[in-house]
Amino acid sequence: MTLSNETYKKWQALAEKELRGREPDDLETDYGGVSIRPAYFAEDVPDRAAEAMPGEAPFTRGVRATMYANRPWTIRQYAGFSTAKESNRFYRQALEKGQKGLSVAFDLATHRGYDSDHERVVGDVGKAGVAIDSVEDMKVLFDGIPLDEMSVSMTMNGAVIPVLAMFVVAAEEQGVSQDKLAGTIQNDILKEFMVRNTFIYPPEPSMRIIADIIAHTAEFMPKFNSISISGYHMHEAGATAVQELAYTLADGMEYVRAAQARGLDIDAFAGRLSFFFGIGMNFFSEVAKLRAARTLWADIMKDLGAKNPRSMMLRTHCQTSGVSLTEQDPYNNIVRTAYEAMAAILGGTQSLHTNSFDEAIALPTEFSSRIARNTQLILDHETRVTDVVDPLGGSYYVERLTADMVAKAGEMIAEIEEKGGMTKAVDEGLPKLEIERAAAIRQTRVDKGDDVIVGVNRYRLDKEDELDILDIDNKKVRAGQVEALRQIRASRNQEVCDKALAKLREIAETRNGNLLAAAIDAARARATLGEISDAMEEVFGRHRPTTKVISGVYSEQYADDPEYRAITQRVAEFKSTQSRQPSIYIGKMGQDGHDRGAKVIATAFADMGFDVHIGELFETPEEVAEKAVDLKVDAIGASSLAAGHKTLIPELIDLLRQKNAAHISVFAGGVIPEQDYQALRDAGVSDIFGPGTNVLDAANAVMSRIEGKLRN
Ligand code: DCA
Repeated sequence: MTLSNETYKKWQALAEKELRGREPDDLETDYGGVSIRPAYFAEDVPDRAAEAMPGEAPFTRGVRATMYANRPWTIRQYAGFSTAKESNRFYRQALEKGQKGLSVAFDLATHRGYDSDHERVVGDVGKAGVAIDSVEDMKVLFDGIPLDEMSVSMTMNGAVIPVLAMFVVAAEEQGVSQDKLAGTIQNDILKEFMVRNTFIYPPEPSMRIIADIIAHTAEFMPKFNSISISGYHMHEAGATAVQELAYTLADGMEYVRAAQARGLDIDAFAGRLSFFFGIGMNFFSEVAKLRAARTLWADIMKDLGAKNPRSMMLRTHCQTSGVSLTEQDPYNNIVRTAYEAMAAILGGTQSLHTNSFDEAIALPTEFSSRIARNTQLILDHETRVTDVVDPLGGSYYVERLTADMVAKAGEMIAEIEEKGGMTKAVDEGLPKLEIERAAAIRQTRVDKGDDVIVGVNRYRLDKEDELDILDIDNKKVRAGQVEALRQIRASRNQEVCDKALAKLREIAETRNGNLLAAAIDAARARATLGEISDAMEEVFGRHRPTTKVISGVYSEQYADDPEYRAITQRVAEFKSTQSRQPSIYIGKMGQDGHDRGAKVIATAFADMGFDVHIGELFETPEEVAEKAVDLKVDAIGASSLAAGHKTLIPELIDLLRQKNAAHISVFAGGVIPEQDYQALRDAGVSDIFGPGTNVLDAANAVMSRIEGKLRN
């Protein structure tokens, strides 16, 4: 929105002189639909901003009157390592060294409701988080950590019922009753359908689970935040700031309505709704995003009937951006994370996770975790940014940007509402495609060098240093979990356990009772995570997502690019000599649902002329091999972002050999540490494309391999 105020015109005249003939408009830029001028003045500040008071609705300047001047944000590092014991050791050490709250990362098997001995999770156990199969694991996880004093956040969405139930029981057996538990459960399923993909059940029963959790916590766990409505994963999937704002708040509206539809009074639960945003490198945009989020939410909640100002308060956790981290020259990530953390603080977050610099490559080590934690401690204790409430309040630029974001995101929310709300929009898949489009555009900008990433598309090192990385032996972790499961099943009272599971199934079927309350009984009876999850799955079914791919972004953005023209010509020549397109199957194996990279590759390759088949999420190596053979593809692109690559990709190659399909070239992409490259090559992988790979380079490499195979 360009304002035509007097001061701006005056500035334009000065700028024109300075630019010697160039227009000052050339300096304007666009932040995903919000246009940014190169200069702002007092007239740009909206009236509402001048009157805003921290600690008062609409909370633009912060949810507390005193903010960090009285109490700093919570340093809450998200972590979970393979086993409960290992994670517990890590948590205790971190708390000793200045961390203030816990945030548990679960492994992918747990997220998807599978016990560690399930056949579909062979490559996933203990990867990207802690494996939790039972109350016993949960007790080990919090051993020596008093749950009546420590606030614990758990990132769980799919298997939210068994995990929260086991947490309650573990606390109970520590002598802490539910009403004393402080913390947060993520419990935000809509964004899972949109971007993160760790759902289990279809949307309708998933929404019912959320309403049950909100109802239970409102009554029995008054200090516990029932949900963490998350834009973070949209941000990471490539959403613009405005999309992240609009979709997250629109999701929040759906949860409020789901709880209201269950007969709950809005003021009885809204004070315990919380949020979660991603903070990337666009510094002021991220500050304004948090300010805009609070402003919008206060108005939304008033419209939905809230009377208590606490219900209008958007309290949030933030995490620095994972996708902004680079595999190349990785110490740069420390600098990136520090700027992002500063943006989160100047934006007024309540709680913060700072990424470790090696997270683009592997799980953080103790060293990288220390630096990440210290980034926050330095901000808190040394920079003095905590002395004054909302220090950017009144900045011409930040106030204008906040107001523009409120307006843009507000428009987007209104559109979603007009079309029937976010659940419907998610069902139809539109927000997902919009985010994928934004991600593809961003990728083309990086590939073309329009957006500079230091150490990746500019100022690249001639030789990268090797980093020490943490490697998890997931075979060992799995064997330990499988044995513990055997013991728990052998030692429990089977009759009591069966009864509790039958009751849970009945409630799922009849709606006569609360799912979480019933699961707490089942967890007490030592039912496992998989069993509790299965009991509900028998009634609700398992959600099978359909995969759609957008098209046209690459051909549009690269219209005049000679390198792009060269690769499309190469593909076209192949087509004319072979009378068919080169074909590729993009597969995602295991329980890793991060599909941004896979989608970007699928979109780009399709635009270049490849015949692209994109597999379903969560396939086994056997399923991918079978489909690749049936489809007679030339190549498979296996995308892995959750460390399953060392197990799943070699298995896939073996299976192809067994099926006499060794001619199908296998490429690996995603978060794969350089240390693993040789092992993958030895297993038969043709090439590996890590983060920061130029998509055109990847396409050329795939073509060379396919053409080479045809010649031989
Ligand atoms: N003056 C007085 N009291 C204050 C002040 C202040 N300046 N700042 C905070 N407090 C109080 C709060 O009132 C709060 O108590 P309450 O919950 O009874 O209102 C308490 O201190 C804790 O502070 P809060 O700002 O709520 O911070 P957290 O407990 O860390 O909660 C929140 C942050 C975002 C609400 C929560 O949902 C969370 O921790 N999310 C994390 C999600 C996560 O880790 N995700 C991982 C990906």
